[in-house]
Amino acid sequence: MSMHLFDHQDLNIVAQVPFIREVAEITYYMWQNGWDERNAGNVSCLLDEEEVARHIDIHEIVRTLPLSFPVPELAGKYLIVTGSGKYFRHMIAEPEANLGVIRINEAGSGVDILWGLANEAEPTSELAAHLMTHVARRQVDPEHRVIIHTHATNIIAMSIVHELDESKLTRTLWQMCTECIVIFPDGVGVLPWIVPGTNEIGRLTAEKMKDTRIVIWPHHGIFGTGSSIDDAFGLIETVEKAAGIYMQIAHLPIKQLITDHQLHALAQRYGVVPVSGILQL
Ligand code: 2HA
Ligand code: ZN
Repeated sequence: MSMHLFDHQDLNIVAQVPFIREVAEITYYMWQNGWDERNAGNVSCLLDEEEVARHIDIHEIVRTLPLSFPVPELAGKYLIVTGSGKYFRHMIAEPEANLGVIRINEAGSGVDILWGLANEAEPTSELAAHLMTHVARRQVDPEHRVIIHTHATNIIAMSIVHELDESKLTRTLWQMCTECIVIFPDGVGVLPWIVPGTNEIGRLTAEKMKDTRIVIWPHHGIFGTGSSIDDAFGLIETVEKAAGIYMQIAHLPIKQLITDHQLHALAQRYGVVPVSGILQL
């Protein structure tokens, strides 16, 4: 275990540090779901300084890494992140090798590694998408904290057989099960296919995230965001559930769907405002 951890934590860090346990557990669970084969997926959560300082020596910088995209908006912020190339399957057994606690430096031009990412590991290859999305979401939602990227199976399948038009895809998902419009009235954002791990996919993902908490990368997976792991993961599993139903019924004759008037009634009952331009009432 890390010498930068306070001594009493050394025995079982997953059991004793809530923010490490949360990320280790949700990533392992996503692997069990079959969504995160090999090194697929990545997670980052913004953390409070006091919360980090209770468990980790924040004055001890293990290493620093430059960022190829400055994020001055996040200067001084703490995050827990999954490591680049790391397997979700190993998160619980070897948290220190697979996860890291980092702080964005004062200029927003680099990261200080405070714990984890052992053996010269680096933060997720999608760090650009994560950090730029944290900036975008915090501008519209002060409660925002968590980003989860995963290769959810049915969402990838649906991105092959459904049009990639955002409004059409959102409407189809809403039509699959009653909870959808209530859980994601802001709809889903959809990017064109782009090479992953680039600043470009990061910039375009963050741009979409100004208006929605969910962005689909066709033939690749999904980004979900929220105020907590439960919130971000709950969004993803709801979209994935709807995509799974779509994949079961898309080739069958459709007898009925939830109508736009029914979707409107749902939104009214639950006090949500569906993104405009989708329901035809
Ligand atoms: O971390 O999922 O998008 C591996 C990936 C890249
Ligand atoms: Zn991916």
